Amino acid sequence: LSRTDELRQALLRDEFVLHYQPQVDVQTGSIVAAEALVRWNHPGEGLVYPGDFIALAEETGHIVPIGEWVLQRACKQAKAWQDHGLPPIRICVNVSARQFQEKRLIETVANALSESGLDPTWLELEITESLIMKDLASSIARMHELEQLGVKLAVDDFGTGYSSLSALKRFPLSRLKIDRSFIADIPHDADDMAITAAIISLAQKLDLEVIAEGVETKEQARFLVDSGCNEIQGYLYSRPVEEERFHCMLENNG
Ligand code: G
Ligand code: G
Ligand code: MN
Ligand code: NA
Repeated sequence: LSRTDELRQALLRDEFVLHYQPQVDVQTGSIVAAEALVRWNHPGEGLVYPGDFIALAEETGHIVPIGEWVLQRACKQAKAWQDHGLPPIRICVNVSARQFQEKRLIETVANALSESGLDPTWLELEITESLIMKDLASSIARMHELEQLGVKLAVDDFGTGYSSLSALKRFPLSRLKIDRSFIADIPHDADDMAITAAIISLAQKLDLEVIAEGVETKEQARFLVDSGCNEIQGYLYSRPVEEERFHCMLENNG
């Protein structure tokens, strides 16, 4: 079987799973969101990570039905946690280029919301900065369509995609996610620290929330807090974990 054939069968065979990585409010230390990250539970190879199949899924178009599954699953999970009496959190879902451009994205998101019963304000879609900048006019139109559904929008991998500041102002955005390449060498790289602090201050001035991803050390967290960053995500707090494990983390969420 070719990889493409395997990918086609994977959905039918229910081989995808979601892991969840917490996003933490730096002021309270509480989990305020979960990023849903897809994995492929391959029958012969074990757990396959997105780096090894998302690009192919993009090429072949399988990313569209996979993305629909991810959206449905993530929304249902978030609603299930809420129904369980756990403190409500945002659920963050990555949207790839092909999905973002696909006409039926709006319908897919609307269906995932109505079928799960999740209030739209709890769903945040992550779109990479480079994708948004590829075709600015159509991206802005698409973002407005999504905004109409009541969902939130975050720019993923921010700082790597050359957004013009004037363009940023025209996006109906909630949040910037500072790319982890800027965080990795803090506190040793003065340039990265300057860039990170500048992004945080830009976000504050544009009235956007800001989160740093790839936070692995206490020093990095300290620098981000001192620079005014709202939230952090990274191995320092937790790796992406299975649903059961995330559920336990939410139960202990102070
Ligand atoms: O989890 P890591 O877990 O290895 O994810 C690697 C990359 O795969 C990240 O850039 C992430 O944005 C992307 N990714 C993870 N889950 C999904 C998904 O459900 N859909 C899309 N399009 N990309 C995803
Ligand atoms: O932005 P993207 O969607 O690419 O981000 C999710 C990816 O980042 C996933 O692959 C996840 O496993 C990875 N990730 C999350 N936290 C950390 C971290 O602290 N360090 C590193 N190196 N990767 C991380
Ligand atoms: Mn992401
Ligand atoms: Na990212």
